[in-house]
Amino acid sequence: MSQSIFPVHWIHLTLRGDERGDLVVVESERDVDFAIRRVYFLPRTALGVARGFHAHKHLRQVLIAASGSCRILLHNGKCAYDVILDSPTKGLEVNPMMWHEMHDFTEDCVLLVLASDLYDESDYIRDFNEFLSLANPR
Ligand code: T46
Repeated sequence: MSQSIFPVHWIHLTLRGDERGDLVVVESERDVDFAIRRVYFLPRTALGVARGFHAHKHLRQVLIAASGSCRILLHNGKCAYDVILDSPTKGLEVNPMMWHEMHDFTEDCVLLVLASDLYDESDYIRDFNEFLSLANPR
């Protein structure tokens, strides 16, 4: 599969606010097309550390660099694609069966994640070979 048709789904958020500063809104089932049931954020990832390295079976998520930046490596079972999160107005949809890794966190990165469901460890596929088998059934 060529990188140009890798299915990357962006959500474009509007920068609101005024002379006092910026304000970005994300509304459940409006800006994101699922009901947000959980919000979590990664505020202080140590330099050089990479996180993620899993896919979800059912969970839908939107990732936003609320400050700073990081690189997200996506793998759909066929090929990999890198995207940069570097703006609080850019939301990256990470849908089920999309392997994702987070790399190159800047010191000031706060990665905000909006999720369609509560935390459930049984929804994770943390083994890449298992992910490849499930994504490419014979
Ligand atoms: C994801 C990426 C973007 C909880 O207890 N509740 C939670 O809601 C979450 C997200 C995690 N945890 C626990 C599970 C682990 O013991 O926190 C610990 C660290 O989680 P994990 O190693 O999965 O963290 P990351 O940064 O590798 O991945 C996280 C999310 O877990 C994951 O769903 O898509 O961020």
